[in-house]
Amino acid sequence: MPADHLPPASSGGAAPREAAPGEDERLAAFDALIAADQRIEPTDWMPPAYRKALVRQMSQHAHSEIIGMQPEGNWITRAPSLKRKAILMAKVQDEAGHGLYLYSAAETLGTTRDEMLDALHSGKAKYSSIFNYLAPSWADMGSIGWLVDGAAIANQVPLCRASYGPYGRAMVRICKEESFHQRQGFEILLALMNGTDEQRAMAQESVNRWYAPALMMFGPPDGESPNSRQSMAWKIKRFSNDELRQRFVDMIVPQAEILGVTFPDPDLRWNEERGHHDFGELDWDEFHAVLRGNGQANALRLAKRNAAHAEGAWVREAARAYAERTATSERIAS
Ligand code: FAQ
Repeated sequence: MPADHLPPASSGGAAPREAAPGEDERLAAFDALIAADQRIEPTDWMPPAYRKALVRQMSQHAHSEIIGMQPEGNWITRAPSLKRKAILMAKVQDEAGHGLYLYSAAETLGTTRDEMLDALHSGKAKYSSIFNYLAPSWADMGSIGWLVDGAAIANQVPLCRASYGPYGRAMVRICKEESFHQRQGFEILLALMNGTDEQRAMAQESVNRWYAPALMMFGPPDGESPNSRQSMAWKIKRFSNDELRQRFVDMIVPQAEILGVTFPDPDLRWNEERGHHDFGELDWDEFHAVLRGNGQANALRLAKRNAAHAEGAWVREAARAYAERTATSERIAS
């Protein structure tokens, strides 16, 4: 029977039923929640494009945390003292935890951890450009903490207010930990800058290498950022890439003065009129080359990640077997 010949829902004497909300009504309810700065939760209806945008950003973010363990993890055995080793181990473990919160939060959107990891391991998924740079000196542990975690905080504090509940809530704890990470990086550099000429030179050389890549972590300039507008309209992102980059530069310049290091940018100066620091154009060709897989360490990072996953297969199998056995004994007991 054609749809327009169907009897009305209230026919047959039954009490009239409320019609299930149509697409327009659900979209209006979603828009109203966003407009009122309310959170969207996993069981709420959401536009498929919103879900897709979140899976994209959250899974990339999770991958960044996990791949980001490598440059510092590589220094744990070579840390210059027991204290430094203990701090570095704790930091790298924190990053693993951040990855796990974010994968769990992304799973609430209906994507599986295996799907996300497959995309990472096959090289299809993106992760932050910054982790495709090598960290050849101990001072790099300072620069990563100060500049990389510092940029991560500048980017992530506004994400604590992201419209998607599980993402925003995961970010609160992550930001608290990142703040400790940034201080420990700053303190490593401070110790080096208070050391010998050789140590000061090591710190400065490291800062020279990490400054521009850290600024690129905020993503392409606003005019070339295809996702920003919609993401800001949905209140996933609260500020644009350039706004956050500017905020970060304004934050690190006085910190660099305390450390006694300089940044490798001849155009970096205070602009009284704007009330911000001006800074030079970044090398966006380098950024895109890194995203295409041609950075210093893309191949190395992916190979290590794949090897670690393969070596961990027995742990996953054991955990699965244990879960099955526990479930069976619970069934027998009940
Ligand atoms: N690297 O349209 P937009 C950390 C891609 S965590 C690689 O502007 P959007 C902690 C972007 O995905 C660091 N790709 O994109 C730590 C898009 O490609 P798609 C990670 C980048 O999403 C410290 C395309 O370019 N943090 O460091 C990058 O609006 C130490 C066009 O860009 C997060 O992920 C990049 N830098 O804005 C861990 C924070 N930038 O997906 C260990 C959450 C852009 O269309 C040790 N993410 N792309 O194919 C965000 O806030 C945003 O996703 C942005 C990019 C700001 C990264």
